[in-house]
Amino acid sequence: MNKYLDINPEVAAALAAGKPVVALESTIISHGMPYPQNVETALNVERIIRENGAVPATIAIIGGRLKAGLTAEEIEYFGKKGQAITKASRRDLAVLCARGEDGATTVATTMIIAHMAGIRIFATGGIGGVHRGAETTMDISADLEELGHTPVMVVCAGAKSILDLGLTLEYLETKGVPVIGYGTQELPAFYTRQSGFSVDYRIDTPEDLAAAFFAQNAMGLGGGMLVTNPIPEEYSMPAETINAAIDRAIAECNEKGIHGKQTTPFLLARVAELTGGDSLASNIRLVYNNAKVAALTAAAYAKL
Ligand code: PSU
Ligand code: MN
Repeated sequence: MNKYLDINPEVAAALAAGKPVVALESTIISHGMPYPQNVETALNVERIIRENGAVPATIAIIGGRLKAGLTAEEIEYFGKKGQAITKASRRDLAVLCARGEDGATTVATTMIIAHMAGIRIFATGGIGGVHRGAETTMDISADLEELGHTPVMVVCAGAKSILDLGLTLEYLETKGVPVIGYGTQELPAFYTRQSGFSVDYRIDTPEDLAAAFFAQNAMGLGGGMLVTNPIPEEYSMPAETINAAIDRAIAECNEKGIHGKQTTPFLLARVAELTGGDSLASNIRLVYNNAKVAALTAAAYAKL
């Protein structure tokens, strides 16, 4: 086994017994939400996964160790340290591990570590993608490359329109990543159920999600699968409110000259501030919704 990887005993036992396990990321804790809601949400997500028949494995880098499965104390530590923890995407893993440092895993690194541990299904809020203006900045999240080659299913609520959703779909098509709408033919846009863009396939049940991903793995295609699960109607936000906040946050980001790995955390935090906490409440609800679908899908996959 990988000498940098630690699989928590409960997760290791579940994997050895062929029981369902769901991976969770840690950047959403440290950089995606404020303390203490981040810790509360992370612990609730773990509970929801258990209630739906799977074992949760929150993934992070602690003291240079790749961790699949955190304790409640470790989740609290990540939540409290927040943005002071290094946001770790693929290019950060080697140096952080060699130096024995901590890192919060993005979608890309959570997929990598989940795959190392043998976990196939991962639940989160939103993925990184092609940023608006990427035709000049070339700011394209490493999450998309990872979806192109690491065989993990990512259950999310679509992507926020801080990104260029059309270009994000084009990129995923080029990389051969199936984009599935869970119960919908329209790509959800995180806070809203509609985006105006169509997904590749609509799938309506966890069993059918599991069957599609099983086929992809069984034929050795490699690569991930993106499941986009719309935010429940009662928690979705008015499109005008959220789009106005996003446009303003992007303008401020450009004025301040923020770029690189700071862009996404800046935009997420600024949108939350501008919408006075409403967006945080929606964000928390959609993560719970994704955790449930991922757990049911992992349970269905374990039967195949
Ligand atoms: N989008 C969200 N919430 C998040 C993120 C993105 O709606 O928490 C985080 C995830 O960890 C994602 C990362 O993998 O930001 C992408 O960062 P970047 O755009 O720098 O690749
Ligand atoms: Mn980027």
